[in-house]
Formats: sequence, C-alpha cells, structure tokens
Amino acid sequence: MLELHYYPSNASLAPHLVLLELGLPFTKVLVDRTVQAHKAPAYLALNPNGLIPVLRDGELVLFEAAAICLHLVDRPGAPDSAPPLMPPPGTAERAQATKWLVWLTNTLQANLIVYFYPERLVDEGNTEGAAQVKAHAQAMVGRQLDILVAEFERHGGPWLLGGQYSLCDAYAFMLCRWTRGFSGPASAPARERPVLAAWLQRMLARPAVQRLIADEGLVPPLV
Ligand SMILES: N[C@@H](CCC(=O)N[C@@H](CS)C(=O)NCC(=O)O)C(=O)O
Repeated sequence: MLELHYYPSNASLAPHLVLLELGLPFTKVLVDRTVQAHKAPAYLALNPNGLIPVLRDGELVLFEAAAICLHLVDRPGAPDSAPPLMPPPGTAERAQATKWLVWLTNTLQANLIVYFYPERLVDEGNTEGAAQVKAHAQAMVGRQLDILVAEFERHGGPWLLGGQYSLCDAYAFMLCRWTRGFSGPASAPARERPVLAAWLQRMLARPAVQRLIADEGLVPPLV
C-alpha cells in the first residue's frame, strides 16, 4: 500500500494530487508540523532533511516531491482509465516535460522556500536583512511566473505542456497556490496574471483537485 506523509498545502500537495489523478489507492499519514513531527527521529529516519513529504511504497522510501510524483506516474498499478501524466520515456515530449518539472522544483520552488523562510539566510535577529531577502525572492518568483505565462502564450494550449494535462500542471498548481498571499510591489500573486488565472480555474474544475481541496481541508482563497 502506498503511504503519503503529508501536511496540508505543503510540498506533499503535488504528490497528493497525482495520487488522486491516477486513482491509486493510498493512505495519508499526517506529519504534524505544529508539534515539529517532521524533526522527530522517527520521521528523520525516513527523510534526513526533516522536510515534507515522504512516500512509502512497500520497501521503497522516497523524499523529494518531484521524485515522488515521477515514481507514481512510472509505477504500475493505476487503472487503465488513469490519464497519462507524463509523455512516454525517450520522446522529445518527455524531455520537455522533465525540463519543466525540474525547473519547477529547483527554480520556482527553491525561490518560494526562500520567500517563506528568509530568516534562515541571514544572521539571527537581522530582521531588515530577512525582509530584503524575502522581497528579492518574491521578485524572482514574479519573474519566473512571467516565464510560465510566456510558455502558455507560446503554445496557446490549456495546460503547461500544451494540449496534454500532466503532473507538471499538478506541480505548478501547488507552487502558484503558494503565491496567494503575495502583496506589495515585488510581485503580484499568480492569479493576477490573466493567463495563469484562466489555467488556475481549469485546474480548480478538475474532480481530482476538488477532492484534494476537501481531503486537505483547504479554505479560500484557494489560489
Ligand atoms: N525539495 C523538497 C522541499 C520540501 C519542503 O521544503 N517542505 C517544506 C514544506 S512545504 C517543509 O517540510 N518545511 C519544513 C522546514 O523547512 O522545516 C521537496 O520538494 O520535497
């Protein structure tokens, strides 16, 4: 049985959505951040980084949300009716999809983490420095959201890869949701870019996304 160690709206959200899209049976294990459960020895044994998520698949234990999503797509077990969330390996389409997934996790997500935890990059008590780091991270995320907009405009399709819905949409949805609290001059939230606003509405209309919202108890503003 698949077991997703998660906390609502954390980096576990994309794997959670992929599980729901694929219709795979799984159980959820809440990693209670309010009591630092992600820093407890039992969890560190699964993920020495002390970060959420972790996926257990029998003997296999995985951390890194993007790696978990790829494994879920590649492993057998999904019903025939499940959408193909990645193009076939060895194709140019797969290479492009992998490019976007890696970009999402190591560029956009990385800057969002700096935005949320700027105090980790400055000396303790340096609130002015932390505010500067946060503002710069927000501005970088803003420029990267513009890159997403440009990609949608280039191909004109409804999904990040063009015509085919993929796990890149699930991943980008999680990250764009994380910008919902953006304010000030550095960057507006993703939803204020019309192209992304339309795509976010398409995402919200997906049954798997509606289930995700209910399962994780997410409340408005959703994006
Ligand atoms: N690169 C990791 C990042 C995971 C991550 O940063 N998770 C956050 C929640 S969104 C976390 O556990 N933060 C706790 C902390 O930083 O102490 C992944 O994608 O799995």
